[in-house]
Amino acid sequence: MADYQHILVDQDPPIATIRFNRPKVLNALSPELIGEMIDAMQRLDRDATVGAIVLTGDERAFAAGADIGAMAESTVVEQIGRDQFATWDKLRKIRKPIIAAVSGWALGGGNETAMMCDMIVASETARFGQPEINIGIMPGAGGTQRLAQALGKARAMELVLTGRPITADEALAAGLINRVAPVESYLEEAQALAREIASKPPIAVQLAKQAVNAVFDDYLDRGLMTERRNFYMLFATKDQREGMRAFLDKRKPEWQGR
Ligand code: CO8
Repeated sequence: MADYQHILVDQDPPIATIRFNRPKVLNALSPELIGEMIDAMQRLDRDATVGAIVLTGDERAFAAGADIGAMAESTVVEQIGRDQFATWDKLRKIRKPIIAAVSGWALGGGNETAMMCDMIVASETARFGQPEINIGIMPGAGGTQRLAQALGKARAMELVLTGRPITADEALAAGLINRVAPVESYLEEAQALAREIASKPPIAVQLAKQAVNAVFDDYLDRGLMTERRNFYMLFATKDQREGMRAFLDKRKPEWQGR
């Protein structure tokens, strides 16, 4: 496997585990980290010894979202030009099953990345949320669409508009995740599930995954376009600047509605 700076990759045939490795910033998803994760996913997808992939963080955080420091001074022109979502989107094209093993925070882009996986195994300490509203923006990597799909409109609206996260038990009851395990064993449970799936006929597994996803694909494509456009537009507002600066300065933001 390539020499990565922001992730760790462990291959234990027939499964592989990718771990986010920026613990000091709660695995904030910088463009470099996303690029490495996609590169590793694509390599593992091509590797015939791998039947299923586990994506994880550490006990404190799966990932606390996109890197706010890297976005704080960004402009709408830069966002469109960089089009980070094009890289992120490649996760949708991975043919092998991906299981997210989530402990601690799964926020913003972190929650969106977990929801882009095929299944989620959580520790009892996991918290899932879209707190973007608190920093002057909105979800951009599929959160509005996948939450509405998984939780229904009312609960999705509440998460997106209040920014308040839900617990692992709430996420389980709502159908967002597959199971909850103690913090000591959630990763092993996710890996055991990956092993079980990797013991099945590989072509049937990949085609079955594709067929389940087909239920959502057309509707997702349309919804993601609206979400992405609105996300980019918010980088033309003063509230985006204020929200992100306030987070980095560790103070309360003052919204202007401009
Ligand atoms: N980006 C950058 N740094 C972060 C992030 C983040 N998302 N989250 C935490 N950190 C850093 C903190 O700044 C802090 O750094 P330092 O030690 O240098 O001060 C360190 O991680 C530890 O964090 P805290 O001290 O805040 O830890 P707490 O336990 O007090 O709080 C929280 C944990 C509640 C998770 C808190 O850190 C928090 O609210 N984080 C931000 C969560 C958030 O708003 N996430 C959404 C980000 S926006 C997004 O994801 C949009 C996705 C769309 C894709 C965009 C592509 C361009």
